[in-house]
Amino acid sequence: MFRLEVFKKASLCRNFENETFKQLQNKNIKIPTYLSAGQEYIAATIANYVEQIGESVDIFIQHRGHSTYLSFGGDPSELIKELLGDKSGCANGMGGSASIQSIEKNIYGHDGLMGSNVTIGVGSCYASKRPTIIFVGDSAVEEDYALASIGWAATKKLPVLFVVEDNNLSILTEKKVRRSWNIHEVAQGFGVKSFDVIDDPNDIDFCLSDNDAFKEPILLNINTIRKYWHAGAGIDDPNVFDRYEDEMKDLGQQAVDIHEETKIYVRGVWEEQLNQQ
Ligand SMILES: Cc1ncc(C[n+]2csc(CCOP(=O)(O)OP(=O)(O)O)c2C)c(N)n1
Ligand SMILES: [Mg+2]
Repeated sequence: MFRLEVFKKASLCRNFENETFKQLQNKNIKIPTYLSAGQEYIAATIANYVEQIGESVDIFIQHRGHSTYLSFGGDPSELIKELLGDKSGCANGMGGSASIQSIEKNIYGHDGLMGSNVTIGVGSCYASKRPTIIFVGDSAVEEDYALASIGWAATKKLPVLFVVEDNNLSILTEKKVRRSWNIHEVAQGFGVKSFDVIDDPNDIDFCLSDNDAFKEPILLNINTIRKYWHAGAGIDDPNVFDRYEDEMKDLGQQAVDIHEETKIYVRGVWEEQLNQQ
């Protein structure tokens, strides 16, 4: 069942981030860490879609990328080692949370300059013509070079899927303070098929299947909620809507069981890596 399959991926992401939250509090992680809890349904649904259509894709992620890495099959142990600064981590212990990558899964890490992955991802797709997904924040997409790159993808009709993870925040500054325009309307102006949706798995999946993703550029602005602080282990508002909890409630006991099993699995992987340090 589609929603349960997406939930399995989301569960890996959520349990990973919850355990990482604890390790940050215990001071086992000593680097800036960008948790993606609350936003995991975006990557989980899109990764599930890509698996269903059987495409091999190139993926360009931003700093808040743990859920994307895990949903697209990145190795959790290598991510943990990266967070611990170990040389055998997924970015050789030098990238940290913000710049994770997976050569095996075609996931390109971020260099830390907001929006640069849009430009680099479009350039890569222009050269390769391979299906490409670019994950970008609602703030990073405001950068001039990011906007110009969306324009170039439109001009060259490149098979890029732009995914704007719209958590409404640039660190703590809300979108309404930063701009008067919407990215899906700007992209439409460029001639890119663009949609403004919520992070409901049915909505995201429908948008992708109904519009033949990877035949031409598409932009999805996906409204979501960041559960934890911009960086580090903290909670701004414990009462915000939680898509993961909502899905678990709706899906019932099967989902609760998946959640509990995944929690034990993630804890085990963490313990194994901590014991090896
Ligand atoms: C060009 C540039 N400007 C500013 C920063 C500092 N900075 C790091 S993360 C961030 C906010 C990014 O917000 P968004 O793209 O919405 O991603 P989110 O953190 O919400 O996931 C900023 C301003 C930067 N790294 N690069
Ligand atoms: Mg944001």
